[in-house]
Amino acid sequence: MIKVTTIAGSDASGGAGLEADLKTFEEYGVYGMAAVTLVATMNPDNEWSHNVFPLDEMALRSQLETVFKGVGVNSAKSGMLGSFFAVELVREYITNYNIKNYVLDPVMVCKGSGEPLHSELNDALAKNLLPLAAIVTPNIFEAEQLSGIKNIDSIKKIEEAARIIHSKGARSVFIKGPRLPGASRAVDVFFDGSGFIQIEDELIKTSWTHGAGCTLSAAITAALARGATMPEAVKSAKKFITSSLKNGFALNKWVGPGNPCAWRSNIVFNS
Ligand code: PXL
Repeated sequence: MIKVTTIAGSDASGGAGLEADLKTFEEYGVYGMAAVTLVATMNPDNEWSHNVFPLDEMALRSQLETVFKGVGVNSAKSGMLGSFFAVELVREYITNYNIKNYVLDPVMVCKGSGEPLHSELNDALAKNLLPLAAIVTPNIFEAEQLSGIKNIDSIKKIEEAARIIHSKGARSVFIKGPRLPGASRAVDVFFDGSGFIQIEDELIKTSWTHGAGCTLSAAITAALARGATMPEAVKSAKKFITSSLKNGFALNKWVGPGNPCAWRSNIVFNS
């Protein structure tokens, strides 16, 4: 069995964070583990406002020992880290266990809360984790933070940002472009230092996108673990997220996730 892990927050609503990651790992047929960095909850009595409860450093280290030393993994991803010690622990374990397939989802903002996380923490993440990443998967906002380019509003600017982020150490960069103003197709840009590949699919017009970034980076992690090359992994993840978003649904009036098991929903029962 191929083993992978996520190092991420738990989303009590089940649509994002490590819950999205584990569901995605399952769909790719790999064995998923999770080291929890924090627990995010949403308040139904206050417009779904977010609360974050970080786990302490020993609790995270102890989980990383279980996962990396006790079991071993082929690939790992990180999601919402939420503290300087979590950034440092990810650096330590990815380095010490020589994890080549490390996927960095640089979660800097939680959709729905709208609050950018701490900017010094984002700097620590960039400095410590970009040089270890086989691939980093920013959205436009995160690409602006990581590259220093303001107001990314075109594919050309996405490509400039990708070059800068690549120069900071990530071996590949995948910038998610569907929120570009006026987009009519969902175009993402992949850059591995040699050339740009635009990966595009149908633009799914939906509000139910909760956990999309988590799902996409988890899909890349699982595909790499199964032996895909990086371009194969991102193309597979793009198909996976498109099918998931096409089949998204509301959890309540505030939020809705994609559906990571949608791609196999043609199961039929015969009596
Ligand atoms: O989608 C970003 C995200 C990542 N991780 C956790 C979250 C969220 C957004 O809600 O709760 C744990």
